[in-house]
Amino acid sequence: MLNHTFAQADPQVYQIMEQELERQRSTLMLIPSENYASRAVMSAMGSIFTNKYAEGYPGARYYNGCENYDQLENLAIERAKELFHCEHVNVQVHTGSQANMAAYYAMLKLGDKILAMSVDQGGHLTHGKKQNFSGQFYEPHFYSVDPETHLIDYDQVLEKAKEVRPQLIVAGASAYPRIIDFQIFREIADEVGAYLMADIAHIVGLVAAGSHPDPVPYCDLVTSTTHKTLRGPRGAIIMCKQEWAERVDQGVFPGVQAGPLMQIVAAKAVCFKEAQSFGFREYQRQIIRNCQALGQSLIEEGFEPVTGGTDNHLLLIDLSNKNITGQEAADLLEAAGMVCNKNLIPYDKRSPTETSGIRPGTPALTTRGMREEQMYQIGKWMAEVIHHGRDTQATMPFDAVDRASADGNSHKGRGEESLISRIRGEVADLCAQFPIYLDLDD
Ligand code: DSN
Repeated sequence: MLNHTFAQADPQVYQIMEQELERQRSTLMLIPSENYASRAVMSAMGSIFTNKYAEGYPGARYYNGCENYDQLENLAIERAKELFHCEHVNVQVHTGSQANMAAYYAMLKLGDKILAMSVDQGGHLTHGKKQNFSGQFYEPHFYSVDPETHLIDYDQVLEKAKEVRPQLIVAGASAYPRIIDFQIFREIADEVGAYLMADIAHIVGLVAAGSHPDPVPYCDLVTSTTHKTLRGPRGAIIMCKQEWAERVDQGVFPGVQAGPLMQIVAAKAVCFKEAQSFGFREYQRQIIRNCQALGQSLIEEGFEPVTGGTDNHLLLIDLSNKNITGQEAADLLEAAGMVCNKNLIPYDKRSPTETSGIRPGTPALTTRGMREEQMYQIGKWMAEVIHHGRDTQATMPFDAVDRASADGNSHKGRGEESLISRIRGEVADLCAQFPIYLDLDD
């Protein structure tokens, strides 16, 4: 049993993985928080490091037999410190949400005030949403983007901070397409005596590569995931000033976590090394160029990106002038092989389950090697599908589109060719020109 291959041990799960491999190979991953991890990162994630408990920190574990884990975690820490030029980093934290939870736990008392951007303006659940722990255990207050420009209004942030006197200000977002000025946030935090935390889960790769201003010099704490633009394993880190190192480490363990996932720590070490390469810096610059090309293509087709465009890896497309919800648009795009997510736009009149926006991004497609030319074409396909896809869906339901694709006959529907199935075929052809994971199914 111990030496059976995955396919031998569990053919059912293996088959689902093969289906997923085919889906990833033949569709366009346009969700800006997703990416393709390298073989090295995935090998580390699936390695024997999964077999061991290592509660505690290097040199001070609660389990015996941890000498290799100490070496591994120290290596991951050193690489992260070198990459981000930070004084201290915790590499054990499991996820972005848990990173924020541990950071709050380290710095705040129950009921303390947090000032952050709300989810409906581009923030994250853990920035004080009332259904989330952050809105239950702390007192959340929110700053907004400008109603006209949809840019962060730093004057309003200052005004709000003076009114609320928060213990902690959060700078960072999940759906903000522009540069965030961490220096101004620092000045605001200093003015009201608050800690400043940046949540850079989305832009971390850009920050590591110098393609977005660095929050580390300005913030008490910086939290991030490792699987988005950083292209590592599904996980997170917390960076902080040395002053807060002990509080942060205690906040993670024993604060909100017990045993670390050491196989993920191994994969984080691998991704930090990958992120130090020249190729990674060029990759991050290309992500931005690609996103701007996608935006340009959509603007030419009459779409309105929130803030007029992008400085980073994502676009927030306002569909409120298109008579279609974000959910409907994302469903049509998926049928045509372009996998996007619906997203609220600032001051959205629709509910979070419908939304008036979609949030396409370019980290994954850039990993595939696609460039501006391909992004431009994808923008044209997206426009065609959103503008006309519903008309053709009436004559060709989703299951027929699926059958056409499954037959390998994706260019043709039954009888008259549907727009969705034609584009689905063109997308599949493009994907074949930029293959991924060639030998995964060995
Ligand atoms: N779920 C992530 C995203 O898609 O932005 C944030 O946690």
